[in-house]
Amino acid sequence: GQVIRLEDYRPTDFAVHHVDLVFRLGSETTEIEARLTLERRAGTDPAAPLVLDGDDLTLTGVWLGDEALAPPRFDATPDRLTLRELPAAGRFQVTIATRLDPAGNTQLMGLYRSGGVWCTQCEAEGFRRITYFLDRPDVLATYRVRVEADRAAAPVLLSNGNPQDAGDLGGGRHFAVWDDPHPKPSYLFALVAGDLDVLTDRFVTASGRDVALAIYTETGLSARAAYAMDALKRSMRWDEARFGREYDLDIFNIVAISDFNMGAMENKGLNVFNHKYVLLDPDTATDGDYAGVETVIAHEYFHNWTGNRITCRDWFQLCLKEGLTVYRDQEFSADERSAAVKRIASVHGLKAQQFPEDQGPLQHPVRPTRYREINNFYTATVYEKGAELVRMIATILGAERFRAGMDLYFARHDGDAATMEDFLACFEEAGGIDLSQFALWYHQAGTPTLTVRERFEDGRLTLGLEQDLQRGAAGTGTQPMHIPVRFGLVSEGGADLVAEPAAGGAEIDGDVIHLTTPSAEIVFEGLAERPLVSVLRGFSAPVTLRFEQRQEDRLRLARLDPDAFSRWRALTDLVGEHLRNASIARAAGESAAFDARIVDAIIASAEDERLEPALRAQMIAMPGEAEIARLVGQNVDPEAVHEAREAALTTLARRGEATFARVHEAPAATGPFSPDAAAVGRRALRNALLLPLSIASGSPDLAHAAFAASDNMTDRLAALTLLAHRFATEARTRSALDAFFERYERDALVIDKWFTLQATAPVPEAVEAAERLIGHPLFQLANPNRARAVIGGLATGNQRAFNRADGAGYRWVADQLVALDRLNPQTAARLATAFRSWRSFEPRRQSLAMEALRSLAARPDLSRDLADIVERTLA
Ligand code: HT7
Ligand code: ZN
Repeated sequence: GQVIRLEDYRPTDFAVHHVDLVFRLGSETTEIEARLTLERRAGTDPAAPLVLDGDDLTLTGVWLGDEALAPPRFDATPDRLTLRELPAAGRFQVTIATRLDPAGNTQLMGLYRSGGVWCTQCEAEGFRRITYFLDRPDVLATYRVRVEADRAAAPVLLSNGNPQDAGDLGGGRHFAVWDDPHPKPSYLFALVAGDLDVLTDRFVTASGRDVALAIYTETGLSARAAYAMDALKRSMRWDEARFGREYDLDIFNIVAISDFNMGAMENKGLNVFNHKYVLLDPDTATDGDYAGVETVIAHEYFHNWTGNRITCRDWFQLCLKEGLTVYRDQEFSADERSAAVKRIASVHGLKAQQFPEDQGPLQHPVRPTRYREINNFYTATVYEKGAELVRMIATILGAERFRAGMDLYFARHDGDAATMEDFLACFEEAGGIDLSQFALWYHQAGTPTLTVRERFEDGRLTLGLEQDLQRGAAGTGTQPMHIPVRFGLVSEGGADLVAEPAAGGAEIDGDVIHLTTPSAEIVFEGLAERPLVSVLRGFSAPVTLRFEQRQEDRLRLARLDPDAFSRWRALTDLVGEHLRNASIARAAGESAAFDARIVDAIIASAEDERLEPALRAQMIAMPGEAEIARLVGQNVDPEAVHEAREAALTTLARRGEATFARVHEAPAATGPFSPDAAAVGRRALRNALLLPLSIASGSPDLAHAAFAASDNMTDRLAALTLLAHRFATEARTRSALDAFFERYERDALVIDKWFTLQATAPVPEAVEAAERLIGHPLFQLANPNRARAVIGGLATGNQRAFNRADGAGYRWVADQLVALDRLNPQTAARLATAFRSWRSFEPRRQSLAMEALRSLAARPDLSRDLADIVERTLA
């Protein structure tokens, strides 16, 4: 496949000023007319042809003004339309007619049907599957859209912007016209038509603009959009308060769709969502689902400024909108809930998703310089590491100067298709700082290692810091970067000490050390006692920390670091280290004892009343098997990892049983279900305790009781998952699974959970179970949520079964990918990233994974999406 390179960027020869679209939606085919108002850009070749992008299109006519054109004035293939002899100057209009089959579009890119609903997905390159266009983000135009359809099939007709006109066409047909006054790139175009219910509300902006809000759902489900609506209004208020950003249209629409490739899409004024991120009620959604809805609603809304008003010049700049918008949604969630709990969850996610990507064959810089398929660059590196880079800028500048930089960015680039360099320049200017070294974070792939050493003598503490970046698969540079290291010096009593650094060494600004050289030393003087050193507070930089700190200090920090995030980190690092060593020992036929002091620290945190329950739940959660494998790093034996984790859980469960029972039995909150942070935390803690308590008793009784007593999905699913994962062979577990299925048979989002919890059972036989699940009448490969539930459940949620010793997991997943690739390449490619850590396993598994990957790579009919992932994974 062809490689697209950043250095080849050049603006288009033509500008598109305005787009007039007519969609005639029919039950079989859809006819589209696109009238483009074009103009040659000054200084370009006056004879250059206009070359428009297409993807699998059927052309039915082309006009220049009113004149119908015939070849050789144009040349058309399904993937390209070339027009010649166009006016050398001034505006002119080209009209293009195409015919589509939305019902046959299983890729879910462009115009497709989901259930009975017509909907579009255009990012990144879906608009070219609707009509021929300069389908790239730096071509900004205003849009006017007319939609015609049967009123019975599609009483609701939506597009971007403000509604302008609507009416009857006779013969059971009607139309609506939408006008979007904000110039936008084609990837933000959207259309939805169907028989939908709606939940409405309104929002008055800070300057008094009255905005009509609407969330459209499948019929009968609009009541389940209430929390999403609440999250939307909170997001709108927050963006005004925190960033001074107001909404800019009279109407904001959201539509929930059941067949969707990703989470949601920020189309101007018409966000389209995977219904998973809209529809909730306590009976069908978990607390995790509520948090997900809040985050995604906020994220898409925040894109209105960071992505839509200021968009990307080219797709290499994806982090400009995605990293920044993730940073903004994380800050929103931190403000709405507990900041420490949110930060821990984000860092946990970063380490679980981004670190393996950055340390494996799919490694790429946050701002890549080449790609074959842009769909494959919507990654944890661009999104989550991209967000960390923005957070580091905020740390380096401080809150006030960071806000000034953001204000400048909004003021200077509103209406632009910008670059990452434009963004950084705003912070350089507003912050009065040179960020050229910092910019390396955007260009150099990989996770740097930060090594810390400490020495205490005569009231002097010396901290030695060293950074190291190894070249990985991306082959990018390894120069020293600007690493902001937030730190604290903690007294024996658990108070933050104030210590003055001696002159020289690295620059220190308040509680942040700025490491800009390969290594540096900082000396603190006049300390009455040896402090406990708490480094990388709040995970102030996305690095791997190596700090050979005394075990007693780490245990003490786990109990008394005044910084909650650092307490969690101290404890999880101790537990992680044990699990890593124990896994390596087991693989060699040995065993490693779980230091009782670490076990006691976990138990103590379960009942530490100074900590909010949500944080206690995070403290006692054992790292998952994939996380332990990452810590082991090479020659991983997943069975040894599983056994080491089980052994640690058993030790913890036995030693902590009495404490855990006491905490579990403490009266639960009374009153009706609430999704607020405090209630969520209480449920999280109780549910986290179910596991060790069930292990200690060796009995499923507690989980059955919890399942029977549950009055919400969070508790119900926690209990059922425990039963299915640990007591799978019991008849009572089967009955519980069947009862759950019967209760929710008609509820797709709950049935997804039912599929997932079976595909993720940590037993080798989960491969055969997954094979049975795809034969279930409710399994649908064409529905991405369902495909992800089973195939993704096994491939990314079940380390033990996916990496089964006989290779059956690899082969089964590869077979499913082939089938899925024919329907939906984007989703197949995403699931294929499950293979990214294959080289970290022991040699036998490596060769079995390689065989499965090679058999995939050898298929002649692979999509560009899947071939790109498979080939890079093998490289
Ligand atoms: N900007 C969106 C990314 C996206 C997408 C969404 C749905 C289907 C296909 C897609 N390709 C890219 C989502 C976001 O980051 O907000
Ligand atoms: Zn986004």
